[in-house]
Formats: sequence, structure tokens, C-alpha cells
Amino acid sequence: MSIVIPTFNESANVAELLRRIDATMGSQGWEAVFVDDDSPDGTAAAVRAIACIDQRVRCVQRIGRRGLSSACIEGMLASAAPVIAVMDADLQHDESILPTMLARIDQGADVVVATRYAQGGSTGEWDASRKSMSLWATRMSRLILKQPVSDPMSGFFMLRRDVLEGCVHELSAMGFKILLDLLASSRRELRIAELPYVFRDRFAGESKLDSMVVWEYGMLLLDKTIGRFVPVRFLMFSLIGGLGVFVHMAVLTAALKGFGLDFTVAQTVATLLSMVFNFALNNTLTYRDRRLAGWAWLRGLASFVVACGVGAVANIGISTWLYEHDTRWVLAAIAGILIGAVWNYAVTQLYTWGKKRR
Ligand SMILES: Nc1nc2c(ncn2[C@@H]2O[C@H](COP(=O)(O)OP(=O)(O)O)[C@@H](O)[C@H]2O)c(=O)[nH]1
Ligand SMILES: [Mg+2]
Repeated sequence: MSIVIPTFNESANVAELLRRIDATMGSQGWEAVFVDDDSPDGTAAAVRAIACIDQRVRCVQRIGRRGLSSACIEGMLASAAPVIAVMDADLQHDESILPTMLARIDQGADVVVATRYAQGGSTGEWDASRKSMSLWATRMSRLILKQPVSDPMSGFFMLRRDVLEGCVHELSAMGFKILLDLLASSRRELRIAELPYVFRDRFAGESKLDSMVVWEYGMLLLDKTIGRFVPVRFLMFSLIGGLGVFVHMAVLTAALKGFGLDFTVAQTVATLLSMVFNFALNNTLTYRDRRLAGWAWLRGLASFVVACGVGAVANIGISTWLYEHDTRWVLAAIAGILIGAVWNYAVTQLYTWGKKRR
């Protein structure tokens, strides 16, 4: 069995987690694959220090990437074990149930979910708002699930390798909810076993969960529903582009009426500011998993402005051509906007957010 452990700033938890897994698993064969997103606290180095003396331990270190789901997928793919478990590094997941989970797999289950929402399970010390948020998310997940599961949001589960291989190309790999992604992507009926446990308090360090998980969860739900037809990132990109029009008009009005600027100057300022707005929002929302910071943010902004500048020229060129060839002005404009949007999306995806981040 391979235990995949995604980490971000968990250096103080690594040794204790491995000690407990070792104590619990005894002589049963296991290995641990840590997937660390280049944590500034040196988690990867802490894992490798142990890996030097314990061959069951390995570390995949990802550079310039963030994301719990994609980390879990890459960790699972980095192992050849017939059974894969996924658990957090902060000791909130009760490792003592690992042998029972493995036994369920041996008895024929495809997936074993360690659940907080069944008899004997609990979310431990959560406050009311966190509890209600988790319940709300669990209810929403039924939109995309084919089979009922009491805790599809669980980050603690075990599966057979063939379950992963059967759906790995369909995974959205967005956000925090890898189990939900796996269950919703699997095309065949799965034998799912559930095992209750009590969610513990963090051992050391702090939670990486912030308000953005709601956004990421929304992206996952959208991708699993309409993602087959339109890429969710393109939708987000276009939505933000639409908001940019409002920013543009507000700045233009202020520049014309408030500062009495010449129209061309005002229009240029409005265009530039709405580009900055679009870039910043896309960087935090659409490309959250590849977000740029520091100098990379400025470089990204520059490439974004250049790409969108070319997109604007294409937009004007194509709509003018259509207009001159007897297309109604509204249709000519929409065609120009669509082509400009697709260009901006495709090019910035490749050059602004596709490059190395440092
Ligand atoms: N590789 C990787 N691991 C992450 C990321 N975000 C969180 N994690 C890890 O995922 C696990 C769960 O995260 P945590 O912050 O404890 O979430 P919470 O338990 O819901 O508060 C922990 O082991 C984190 O270190 C990420 O962006 N990349
Ligand atoms: Mg945690």
C-alpha cells in the first residue's frame, strides 16, 4: 500500500506522522509518498532527511504549482502500489484505522472512505460555521455524484489502483476535493465502503483552507457539469472580462468628467486599468493554482497587456471586415469580441500562466 500525503508547510508534522503510521501498520507493507508544493518551511527537506534512512519514504517536490487535488493525483501516479491511501500530514486523520481500511479493500471494496458523518464519526472541534459549510458542500456534491456517500468531502480515503486508472483522464484536478473528483469521474459503479473516525485537531502548523476554497469548489462543480462543453477557465476568464467592461466605463467616466481629460487619453487610461484589473482577478481566481507573485506578477502583467493588445487589434480588424461585408453591426461586434476573447484566453494561458514562475 502506498500512502499519498499532500503537504504545504507541514515540516513539524512529518516525523510524528511517519512514526505513527509505522506503529500502526506494523509489518504490513507500506510506503509513503509526500507531495510537497515547494513549502517555504522546508517540508521537502524534512521528508528527504527521513527518506535517507527509511526507504519506504519518498518526496515529490513540485515547483511553481499549488493545489491539493493535483498533488494527490501526481502522488498516486508516482507509485505502483495496488492500493493507495490519501491522508493529510497534520495528523487530523486518524491513522489507526488504516489497517481496517486495508482489510475492507481485501474484502472487495473499490474505495474506502473514512467518514466524519456516520455513526461513530465526528468532525471533532469544529465551530458552527465550519460545520454548516461542510454540510452545505456535501449537499451540493449530490449534484455530481452517482452514488450516495456520507462524506464525499473527506480527504482521507483508500482505493484500488484500477479505480484511479479507470478515471484519471477524466479528473478535473481543481481545488481541494480529490475524493469527490474521483467518485464523480468514475464511469463504472464502485463498491464503496465507509469507515467512521473522529477528525482530530491539528498537531502543528496551521490550516491552508481559506475563503477561496468556496470558489475552487464552485469551479470543480462547474467543471463536472458543463465542463464537457466549455472549459470552466474560459468561462471564468470571460466573466471577468465582462466585469472589466464596468471597470473600464467607470474609469473612463471619472477621467472624462472628473479630470476633464482628452477622450483618447481617458480611453487609454481606462483600457490599461481594466487590463490590470482583469489580470489581477484572473491571477487570483482563474489561475489560482498557478498564481504569480512578486516579480513574476509584474512580468505576467506585461505579457497579459501585450497579448490582450494583440487580441484587441484582431477584434477590431475582424469586426470591421465583417461590417464592411454586409454583416449587421451587432453581429460583427460580437464576432470580434468572441475572437478577441478566445485569443486572449489561449495566449495568456500559454504565455502568462503557462511559464515557470520564478
Ligand atoms: N501539496 C499541497 N498540499 C496542500 C496544499 N494545500 C493544503 N495542502 C495539504 O493538504 C492537507 C490538508 O490541508 P489543511 O490545511 O490541513 O486543510 P484543513 O484540514 O481542511 O484545514 C495538509 O496536509 C496540507 O499540508 C497545496 O496547495 N499543495
Ligand atoms: Mg488539516
